[in-house]
Amino acid sequence: MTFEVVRHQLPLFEEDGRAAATDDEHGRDLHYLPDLPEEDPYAAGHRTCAGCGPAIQYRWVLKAAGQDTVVAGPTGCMYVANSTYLCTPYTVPWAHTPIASGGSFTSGMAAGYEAMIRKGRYPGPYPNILVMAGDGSAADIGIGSISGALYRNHDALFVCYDNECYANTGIQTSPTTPYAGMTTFTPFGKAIPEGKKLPPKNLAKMMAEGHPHCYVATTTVGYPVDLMNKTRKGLNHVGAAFLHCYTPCQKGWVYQTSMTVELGRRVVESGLWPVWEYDPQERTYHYFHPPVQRPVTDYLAMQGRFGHMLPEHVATMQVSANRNWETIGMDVPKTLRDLEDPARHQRLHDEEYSMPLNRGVGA
Ligand SMILES: Cc1ncc(C[n+]2csc(CCOP(=O)(O)OP(=O)(O)O)c2C)c(N)n1
Ligand code: SF4
Ligand SMILES: [Mg+2]
Repeated sequence: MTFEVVRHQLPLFEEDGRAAATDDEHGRDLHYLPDLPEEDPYAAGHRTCAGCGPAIQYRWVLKAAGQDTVVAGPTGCMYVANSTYLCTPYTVPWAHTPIASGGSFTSGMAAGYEAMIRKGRYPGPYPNILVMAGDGSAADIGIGSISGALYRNHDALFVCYDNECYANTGIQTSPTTPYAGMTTFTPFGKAIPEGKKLPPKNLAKMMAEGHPHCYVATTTVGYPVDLMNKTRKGLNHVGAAFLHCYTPCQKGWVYQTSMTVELGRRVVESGLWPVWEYDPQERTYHYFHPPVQRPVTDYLAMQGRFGHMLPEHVATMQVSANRNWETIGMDVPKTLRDLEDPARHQRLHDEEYSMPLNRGVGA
């Protein structure tokens, strides 16, 4: 006898609720937090750094997913800092996986639950199954296993929490570390004054283009309702879904602890992190158009990891941001186009500072 596999449908949060009640002078809502669910499957009492972006993301993803959830966590900060022997902050089942195996482990969980429910060995409903892997895992060491799981279309949500470095082992460069981002493996110096020379890997677009039957989206910790709704959409989607979330790392990026959520907005407003959703039915991208367009320096200046940048590096960054504005269908204002000229950033060089905060401290 075969039993039916019954699936949850999680309702979406109001995008226009309390969070949109009051605007600042740019039209940005002043309240970052919506009315969150009471339940906290990722409870207080873990050991991540103060202001840790991945920890904020974990909390909101799990609030959105709710209590009937099982989680896999490949090796990284969010495994090491969250779990010591016999102790984790999870109030839902959670398992550590090797860093390369987040995708295959989660495929196994998904296939296992389906089979057990069909055979009547598990009463159901089918739980929310998710893996939250760092960028080192999802974009580099474990990308093969995640791509395999997406391709086979297992019913699970694959999240990359992207702190743009291998944080846990001491802030080494990863494929998503931005151009000029200083890490312990990309120090700046006379030979390579920009620190990192390569642009970041476009992980989410790779996942969407390469697995067009999957729901794929990007988001940041600057937009909690968006993050939580995309979590729910990914879980509601029957089949594989991939969510790429920007999550600042306070220790590695060197910024003021309270600025994690603000960075999550500024990275979008400076054109460096397009927020979008890929609809597998229509096979189209839906791009978010932020109400403010800022120069990249509004973002870079908040972080010590960019403190060494010279005018030509800042100009290169502005060129990529302007390309992103075009990709998402927004006009590039003349003020931002002009900033593609290194001469416009000469002041940073002449005054011998570029970053008002933590100049030269770095990772
Ligand atoms: C195959 C393998 N190589 C290297 C390591 C060492 N290692 C443990 S955590 C980690 C960093 C992972 O980076 P990321 O996935 O970005 O997570 P984060 O630490 O940034 O949260 C590394 C390299 C490992 N555990 N397994
Ligand atoms: S090193 Fe970064 S990612 Fe790791 S716990 Fe600290 S802030 Fe979070
Ligand atoms: Mg990382």
